[in-house]
Amino acid sequence: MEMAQTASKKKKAGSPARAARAKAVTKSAGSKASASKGTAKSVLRDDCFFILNENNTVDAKREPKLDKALLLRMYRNMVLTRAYDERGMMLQRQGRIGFYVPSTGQEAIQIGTAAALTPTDWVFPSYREPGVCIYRGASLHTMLCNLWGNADDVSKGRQMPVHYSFADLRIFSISSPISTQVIQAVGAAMAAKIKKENDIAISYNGDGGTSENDFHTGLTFAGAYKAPAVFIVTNNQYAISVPLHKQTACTRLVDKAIGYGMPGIAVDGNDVLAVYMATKEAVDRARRGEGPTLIEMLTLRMGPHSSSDDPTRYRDEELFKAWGKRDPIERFKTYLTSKKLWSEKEEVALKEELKALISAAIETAEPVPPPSVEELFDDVYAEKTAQLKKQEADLVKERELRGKFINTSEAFPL
Ligand SMILES: Cc1ncc(C[n+]2csc(CCOP(=O)(O)OP(=O)(O)O)c2C)c(N)n1
Ligand SMILES: [Mg+2]
Repeated sequence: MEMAQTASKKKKAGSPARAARAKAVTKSAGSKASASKGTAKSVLRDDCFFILNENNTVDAKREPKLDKALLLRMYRNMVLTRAYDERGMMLQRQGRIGFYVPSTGQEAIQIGTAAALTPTDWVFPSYREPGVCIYRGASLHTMLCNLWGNADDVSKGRQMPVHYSFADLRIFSISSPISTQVIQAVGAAMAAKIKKENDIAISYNGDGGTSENDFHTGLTFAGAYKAPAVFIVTNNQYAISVPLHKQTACTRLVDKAIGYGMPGIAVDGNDVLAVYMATKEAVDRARRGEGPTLIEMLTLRMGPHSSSDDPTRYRDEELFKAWGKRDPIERFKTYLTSKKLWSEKEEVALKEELKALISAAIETAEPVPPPSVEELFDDVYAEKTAQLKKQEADLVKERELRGKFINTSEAFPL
């Protein structure tokens, strides 16, 4: 890494901090030339911490000693996340749901970070982290009910699709306004610190999200108060159609850590082993009371921004092809197969099992009716105001007159 200037000098050999320092940048590999055009050999920036080499071999000195059960759990959840995304997009294209946001290509970031947390850590995802919910054990039925906004949706249809929340898993309700989750995470981290609990908070935002005031406010506060927090910045190189070099003059988002007085590390976001190790180190650091860390996960958004977007109108095809060769699931599978932990036979069985799992969840979620009209007025105030009561009565009367309400919703704009 360049773990930014404040990094501890006492890192153990083989730790992400040391490994990345050893590979410290000699030139700004994230310059416009390489970031926007890609290079023939590798598109990974020189300052990124990695464990899997470009040819998917692993230097024995770098290889972490992880349990077989953990490795296979991570692999299964990466494949499940990909399958869930594919079905989500398909449901939208079939006109069965209104909107979807795929996270294709970002599975290593989601699963590697989620695997580094404990069940009681506080999680503040963005809309592009379904895998974090999946890894923490969210019900697929309940996630799908959010896509329909139906009566089994946790948010009772009041949120956009892909805006999940699971209080029991300590996954906060996802906010559409970019980076608002950063300050929320700092608040939760500070609360845990004040209450002397052992939990840390993790937030996820994108490259575009680093331009938001909430990102700046959150990290300034977290640095000053040593909040037990980890900030995942997923640099997928686009904010809808805006490429990174138009978003900011800062070519390495990890450099922002310096300004907030916290360590930072840039990681190959398509290498789940590196993602896990770097996140684990940051999480452990926060839990020891040593303060926050910023982790820049470098990747490329392989799908559209959302089901309403057509990336072929603006994406850099060279870059897209180059990152396509670095698919995080394929790379991890190659590693597991080389370690004799995985086989093609198991792959076929897993894909079938997960397909059936998602199909079964769709079958139970799709027929769930919409939330009742009466419920629309719940949860606003502890007791309904006279105005709300009148609105409710009017709506119920209108339903009686019309027989039912017809869904006339148009396509989502984002
Ligand atoms: C405060 C705010 N401004 C604008 C938007 C519209 N918007 C939704 S997603 C998005 C792009 C975010 O890009 P990035 O942070 O890189 O995350 P990514 O979508 O790549 O995961 C924008 C501009 C918004 N939701 N909130
Ligand atoms: Mg982005």
